[in-house]
Amino acid sequence: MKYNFGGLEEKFSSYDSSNIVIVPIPYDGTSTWIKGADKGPEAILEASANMELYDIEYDTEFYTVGIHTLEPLGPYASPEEMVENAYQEIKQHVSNKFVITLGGEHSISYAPIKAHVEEYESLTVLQLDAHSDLRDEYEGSKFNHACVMARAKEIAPVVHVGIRSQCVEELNSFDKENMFYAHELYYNRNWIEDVLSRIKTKNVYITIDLDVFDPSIMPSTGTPEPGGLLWYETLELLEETFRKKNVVGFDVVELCPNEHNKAPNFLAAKLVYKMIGYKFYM
Ligand SMILES: [Mn+2]
Repeated sequence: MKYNFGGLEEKFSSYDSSNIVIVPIPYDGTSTWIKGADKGPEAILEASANMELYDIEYDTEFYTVGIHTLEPLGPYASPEEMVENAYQEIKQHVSNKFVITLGGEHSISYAPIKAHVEEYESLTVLQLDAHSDLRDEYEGSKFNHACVMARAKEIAPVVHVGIRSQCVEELNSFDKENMFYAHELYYNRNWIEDVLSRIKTKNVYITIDLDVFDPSIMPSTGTPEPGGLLWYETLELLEETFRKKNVVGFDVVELCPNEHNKAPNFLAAKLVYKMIGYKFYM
């Protein structure tokens, strides 16, 4: 990989000196519409290397916790192979590092989710996404990106936030109280509290499909949907989650970079960096 997260010198990015391990998984084998999520991890890392590392709100330079970036995983011939191999890799780090996985398409998230569920046993998955991804099977695979939360739900409770696109077959596949549709958030002043009240465990794993954001600020995804979340409200939800829960790991997926508009890449990089701050400097 040309870049490490934050463009950090060795002192802050060697494996041994780092509290955080970034796992890039540039996999885009099952996406159905716009291709290019395989370019996501590198675009996030490149943007992060050009980002100010001082955080104004926290008055701190978060990178001093140490952020090690692994070489990208893959390539893989099938989603099944990707999930198994990425899970094995991530499993090696979860007990002594805070692992952040960068996609790639959303199918990759099952690997870190499985590794974290095994490490922490009692854990809730908080999913930020435009799509619920609860199909049991899609295009012949149970590990298609459209099925990732169906798989996650088999091993941990899931709370879904920002959803605004679903198929009828998915309607009976989730706990209605754990589903926070985007149009409902828009009219609910207490939505953050309501989301947190549905997370019944102390430990939380967060999976962020970038299409949860409104396409006005995040146009670079494979399946953009109108009516998404904006920057500050998303950060507020995340900050509250880190404050009240033990966030054990997270992933950011589905950046499909556009060479003429780098702003979404910076959004993704800064989102990761903000979450590092919430974890280590709150
Ligand atoms: Mn998704």
